[in-house]
Amino acid sequence: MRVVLDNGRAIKVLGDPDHPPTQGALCTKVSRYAERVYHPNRLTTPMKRVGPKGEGRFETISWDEALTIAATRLAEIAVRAPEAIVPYSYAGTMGLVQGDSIAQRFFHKLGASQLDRTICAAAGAAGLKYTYGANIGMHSEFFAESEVILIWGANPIASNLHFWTRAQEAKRNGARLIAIDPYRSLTAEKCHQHIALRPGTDGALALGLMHVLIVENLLDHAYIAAHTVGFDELSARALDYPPARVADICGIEAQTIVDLARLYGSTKKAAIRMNYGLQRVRGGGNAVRAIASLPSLTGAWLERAGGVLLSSGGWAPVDSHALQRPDLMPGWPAKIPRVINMNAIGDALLHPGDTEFGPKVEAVIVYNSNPVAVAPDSVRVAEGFARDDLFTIVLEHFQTDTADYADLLLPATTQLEHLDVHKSYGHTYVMLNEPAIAPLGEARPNTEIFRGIARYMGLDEPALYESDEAVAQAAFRWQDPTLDGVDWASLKKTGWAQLKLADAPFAEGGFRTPSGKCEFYSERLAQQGLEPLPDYLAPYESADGAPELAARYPLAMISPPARNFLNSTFVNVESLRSTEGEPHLDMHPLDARYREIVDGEQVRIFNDRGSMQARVRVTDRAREGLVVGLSIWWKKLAPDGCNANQVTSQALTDLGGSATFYDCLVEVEAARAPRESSTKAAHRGLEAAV
Ligand SMILES: Nc1nc2c(c(=O)[nH]1)N[C@H]1C(S)=C(S)[C@@H](COP(=O)(O)OP(=O)(O)OC[C@H]3O[C@@H](n4cnc5c(=O)[nH]c(N)nc54)[C@H](O)[C@@H]3O)O[C@H]1N2
Ligand SMILES: Nc1nc2c(c(=O)[nH]1)N[C@H]1C(S)=C(S)[C@@H](COP(=O)(O)OP(=O)(O)OC[C@H]3O[C@@H](n4cnc5c(=O)[nH]c(N)nc54)[C@H](O)[C@@H]3O)O[C@H]1N2
Ligand SMILES: [Mo]
Repeated sequence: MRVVLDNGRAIKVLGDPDHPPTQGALCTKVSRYAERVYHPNRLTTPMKRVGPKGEGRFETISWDEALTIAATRLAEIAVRAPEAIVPYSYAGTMGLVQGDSIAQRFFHKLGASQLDRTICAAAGAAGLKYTYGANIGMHSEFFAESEVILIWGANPIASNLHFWTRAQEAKRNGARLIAIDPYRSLTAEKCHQHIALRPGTDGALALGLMHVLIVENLLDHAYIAAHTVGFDELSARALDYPPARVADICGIEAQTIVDLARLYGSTKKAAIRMNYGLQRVRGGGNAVRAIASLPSLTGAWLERAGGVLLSSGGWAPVDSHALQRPDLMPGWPAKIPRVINMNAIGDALLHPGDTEFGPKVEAVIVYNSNPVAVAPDSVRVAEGFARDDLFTIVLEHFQTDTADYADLLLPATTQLEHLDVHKSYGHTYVMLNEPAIAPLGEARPNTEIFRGIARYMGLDEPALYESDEAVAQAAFRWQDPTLDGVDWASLKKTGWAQLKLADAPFAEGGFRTPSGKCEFYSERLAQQGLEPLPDYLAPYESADGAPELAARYPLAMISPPARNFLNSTFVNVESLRSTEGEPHLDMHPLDARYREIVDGEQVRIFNDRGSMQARVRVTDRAREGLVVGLSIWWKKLAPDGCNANQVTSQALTDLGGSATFYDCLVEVEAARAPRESSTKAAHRGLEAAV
């Protein structure tokens, strides 16, 4: 990214035309980054809360006062019960320095609870780990040469524009693009074919495809023999999933499965762009394992334009030990502080504490995240943050929904104001981010804020006081062959460096599993008492998974990202919010007609966890039985002060402990309607259930 300056002020951010993965293009949101940086509501001074929690009234204080309050309170808790202190952070910045370096070292040194950062990709990461050994896969560039591309649980026009450029290149060269998505997303409507399966049934579809590949012998036996483990066991499993059964599970035609398998199995340059949309359900980890197995059956890996890309993040030689210093934890490595899964933050904050859970949570430090808006089962999350006896520090650019509950609200710098280094999960480059402008007002980088709290607490651990530049230099293992010839000085000069990797990464095997092969059968899973072969698990909230619940709440709701927002970031940027308009709910015409709901009216979406309102769009973009509320709105910028996470659940995925945002049954009624309409809908029973 390049920043155009005028008198020390950033007036525009531009893509770098020399950077191959992006070719100088920025997505709509990031092209508005300068507007966000200088937004009149930017936080520029430390503040402390004066009104009740949640109301959002603050007064300005000095950094000295802020750090004194933070240090005094945290020190008092740390001597008694360090695990009562909980960090909460995720994707605000994914930079290796401002993400989790000094912050993690600080919490490790205190012996605070650890946070399992599972809100986004943990099921998929586990799926890849048990199949390929790491988050590794195809290069996004080579999708341009593919002949068939399955865009599976991904909406790249909204969420991965630079991949979409490659897919379009392929399309122009005659490739066939197939979207697999319950919703006709912006991307699905631009593909040659859209397979609108029921949400959470991807594992079954992948096993059905395998069934056809095996029965019709569309296999590369030499590749299977040389580079895979467990083919016989996997075959037996796949034979349980004939197309007719899979069609029934997925709610699609059996012929669609047969045709797709034949096309996939007879094309060598067949590539799959999987993305995290499909793993936000109970069986997400197994689904990723099943899909990741496909190119190893057909030998698609032999071509650089064949294979799978879910994440390429594991290719970068990041030294997370050096960055985060887990060895600073008391008891490391034998007995380390408790781990709290971030998806269950609602339950954790409301837990009274006991011998199993450990101490009641007394302090939360939130940075790079907006949990009151983004975490599932939001009613409980907000209730937790509202606890009067909870001490909450929030490091932020803006007064978000979460910030309203802070005791201390500390102004953080943006990407334009601080130093960082990055890896990517969508391409195979590492990047340097140098500050382009001075920090706004009294804003400080996350690292500096944590160094400050540590200093005021009198912690004498040199690792806590390293400079950002020293941390950035420690972020990569520079001797790694993928960084051949790249060092800190050269990275500073070029801004980015391509990792040296084979074009077709698994053409000759080289998986990072214990066997070095693609593990259809995972001994590591078996040893943990888990299912060693990929299987289909019905969503928790579905007619198969919970018939009684499905009778009361027959509609499956998903809430994937809106194009103009980045999770809950940018929602407060007026130009972007006005393009999104207001919270909407897309609903199939038959589901609407049954409920006497008309296009454009306000509806109430509800289940046992909560309810929210949205303006309905009656459209066949949503398959029957599915409703779609593009997200993630700031609650306080929505007319009713609620967002989609009012109804999502804290249940975790099969592998990795990920969130299950898209495993969520609801009912919908016209906001004007009397309550009996929900009873009527319930009588409809299982017909529309998913
Ligand atoms: N504009 C924009 N871009 C973003 C983000 C953003 O918020 N806004 N967020 C970023 C982040 S943090 C992430 S993790 C990625 C997320 O981006 P993606 O990985 O693309 O994931 P999602 O947007 O969650 O879902 C993608 C598609 O999966 C579909 N889907 C939902 N459930 C299922 C299912 O069960 N099966 C299948 N096959 N499809 C399903 C949804 O309808 C959606 O169209 O995007 C990143 N990029
Ligand atoms: N219903 C539903 N919920 C979802 C999802 C969904 O699809 N549907 N998607 C999930 C996914 S994939 C993800 S990744 C999570 C994302 O959830 P979060 O990780 O909470 O991401 P954001 O909502 O973008 O909030 C990040 C916050 O960090 C702040 N920030 C940015 N940079 C910095 C910095 O340098 N320092 C500090 N201190 N703050 C900074 C921003 O101002 C912003 O308020 O949401 C999840 N929640
Ligand atoms: Mo994410």
